[in-house]
Amino acid sequence: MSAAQLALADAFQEAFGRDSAGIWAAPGRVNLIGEHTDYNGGFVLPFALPQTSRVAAAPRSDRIVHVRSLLNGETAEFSLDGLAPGVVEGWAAYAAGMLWSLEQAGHLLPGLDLLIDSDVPIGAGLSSSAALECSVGLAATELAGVELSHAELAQLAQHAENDFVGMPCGIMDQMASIAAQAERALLLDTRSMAIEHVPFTLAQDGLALLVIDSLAEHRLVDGEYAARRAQCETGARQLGLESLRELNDDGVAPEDLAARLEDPVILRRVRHVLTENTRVLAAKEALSIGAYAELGEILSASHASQRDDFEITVPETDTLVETLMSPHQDHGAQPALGARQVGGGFGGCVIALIDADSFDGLLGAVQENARQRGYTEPTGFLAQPSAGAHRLS
Ligand code: GAF
Repeated sequence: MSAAQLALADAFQEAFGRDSAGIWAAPGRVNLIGEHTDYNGGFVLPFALPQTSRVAAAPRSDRIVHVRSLLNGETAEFSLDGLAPGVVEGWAAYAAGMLWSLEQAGHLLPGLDLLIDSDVPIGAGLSSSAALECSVGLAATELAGVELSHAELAQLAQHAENDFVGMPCGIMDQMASIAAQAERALLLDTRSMAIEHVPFTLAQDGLALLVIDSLAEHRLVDGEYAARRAQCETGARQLGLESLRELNDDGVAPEDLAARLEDPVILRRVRHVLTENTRVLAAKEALSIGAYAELGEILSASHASQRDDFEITVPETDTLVETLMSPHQDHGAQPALGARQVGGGFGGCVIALIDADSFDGLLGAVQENARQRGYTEPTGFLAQPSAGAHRLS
């Protein structure tokens, strides 16, 4: 056991007065590309981070669940009997919702003592909530002797988030957290649930993927995400389609949408989804052949589409992208090859494909720029494509 695992096992012993039966981990994710395509039956290309949610767990002989967080010291207690949306709220709803979703699907669980720790940045668009759901889901299924495929567990975690927490997310974050592999990006077709692990090792080409947290406010449970989803559904209905993905199947050109959609807002939303799906597949091809200049351009085009057509960026993330794409000789940094906001939108993180040697310089430049504009100073790290959810001990 690593020192961190030993510390979590010790903390479990202290909190519950007995040993945990094991420790499970599920990672946060970065979405390389494919934003707001997952609930439209489209394509996404995320990868998992080394930052994880970890849960030490042990079954109980009753149907009571204690879930304690090392992050805030709070404990939620509830019974699996009578568990329903609204019974548990706040951070613990993600854990409770996962257990509720498993039981709804007919998987009988024992009561559980759960101790949670996490180093996935919260509210940054890096899927701290999916990581929590998936780590709890993996622990609970293993302790109950329930065997589920990656897709089944991800879908139950999505059900928890949709119907227990009340966030109408797609399937990307949960699938990335469960099914990702180290040094690979995960191409997911969210309609068929087919996956492909795409080699993603930038270091050998002297490149890196920079993740910058704008620290701008980012809240998905407010109405904007749901509003975008509803607008996409309206667009599909007006076009007579089951999902906007069919536009890609039919090879519809973005220029031809205007003749078919009267409402300019719906037109912009639909155009983003159509062009973003095309960009995901192009990005996957570019990545596969090491065409990094092209990959960078595709990432930047995704940002422009999120800004102009989907309207989910904020001044802080737009400024970050502009700064990352500009020369900074004074900081000894090359401009990024491409940059975009990631996740649900309205703040959170920006990623940039960069020359590995430019990390310090680019981070310094965006921090200086943020200070000058009176924005919160962003933080940054280099992303390492990592393994999906697994048992640690
Ligand atoms: C959030 C959601 F949870 C995902 O399902 C996805 O829609 C994403 O926003 C936008 O691409 O992370």
